[in-house]
Amino acid sequence: MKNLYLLVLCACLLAFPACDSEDEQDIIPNSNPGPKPLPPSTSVDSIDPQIEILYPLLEGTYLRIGNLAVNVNAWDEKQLKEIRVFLEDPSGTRRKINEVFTGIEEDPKHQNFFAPLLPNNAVTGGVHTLIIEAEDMQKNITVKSLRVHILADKLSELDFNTAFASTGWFEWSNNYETAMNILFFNEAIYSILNQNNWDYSIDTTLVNEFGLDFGGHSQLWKKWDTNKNDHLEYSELEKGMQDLKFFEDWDKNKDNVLSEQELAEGVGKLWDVNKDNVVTPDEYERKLLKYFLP
Ligand SMILES: [Ca+2]
Ligand SMILES: [Ca+2]
Ligand SMILES: [Ca+2]
Ligand SMILES: [Ca+2]
Repeated sequence: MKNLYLLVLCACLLAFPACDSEDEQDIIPNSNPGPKPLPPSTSVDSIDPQIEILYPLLEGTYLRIGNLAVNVNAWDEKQLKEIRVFLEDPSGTRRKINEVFTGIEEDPKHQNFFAPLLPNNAVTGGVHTLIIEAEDMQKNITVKSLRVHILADKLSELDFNTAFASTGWFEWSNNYETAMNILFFNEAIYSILNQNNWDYSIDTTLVNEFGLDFGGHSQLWKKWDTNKNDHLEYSELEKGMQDLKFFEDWDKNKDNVLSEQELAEGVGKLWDVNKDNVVTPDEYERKLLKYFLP
C-alpha cells in the first residue's frame, strides 16, 4: 500500500514540470494571476529532532541555595518548533521552566534554551527530574531527562567535599568545563572579591578577611594594592594569587588545571582549623556561605 502511494506520488512529481509550463502559458494574459500555488511537498518529516544538553553535565547533587542552570541545544533537519524544559519534583509534580533570553543566534533548524534553576526557594529538597523536550513542525518529539538531587537545608549535615561540590560554584565559575585553568581560577577569585563587576573598586575589608580565612594571612590588602590607589587591578590580583601559591599547591597531579576535587581538597586543607584532616560544618559553614554561596 505504501509502495503504491509512493509510485503515485512519483508519477505526479514527474508530471508536474509539464503541467507547470502549460499553466504558465495559460495565465500570462491574465492581469491578476493571484497567489502562486505552493510547490508540492516532496517529503514528509519523520525524523525526530536532536537534543544536546550542555549543562548540567551530569546527574548531580546541588544545594537549593547553590548555583544550577540548564542550557540545551536542539536541532532538526527540517524545522524546529520549540524546546520545552520541565522540572519534576519528588512527588511527580511537573512545572515548566521559563527560558531566559540570551541573544544566542537561532535559525529555523537550531534553537538554544537557557534558564537558571537554582538558587530557588520554591524548589523543595529531594530527587528531581529535569525533562527536556524538542519538537519539530511535524510534531516529532525527542525527550531527554536527567536526575538532579536537590538538598534543601542540609548544609550542616554534609561532609565538606559534598557541600563544596553541591554549591555548583565550580561549574558556574568555570563555564561548565570539568577542569579549571589558572585564568578561570584567578577570574573566579576576582569575582568573589570584587562584587561590583563594573569597576575595580573593592571592599578592602573583604580582601583582608579572605586573607585570614584562606591561610591566616593578615593585612592582605596592604600587600596586594601595590600602586596604593585603593583599587584592585586585575594584575594586582594575579600577582597576589601567585604569591599565595594556591593554584600551584592545589594542583596535586601537576597537570596545570584544577579539578573540582583538587579545589575542594585545597580549600578544605586551609579550613581544617584543628588539623584533624576532617573539615567539619562548624569549620566550613560560615566560609562556604560567604565565599562560594554569596
Ligand atoms: Ca524532523
Ligand atoms: Ca591598586
Ligand atoms: Ca590538576
Ligand atoms: Ca577539622
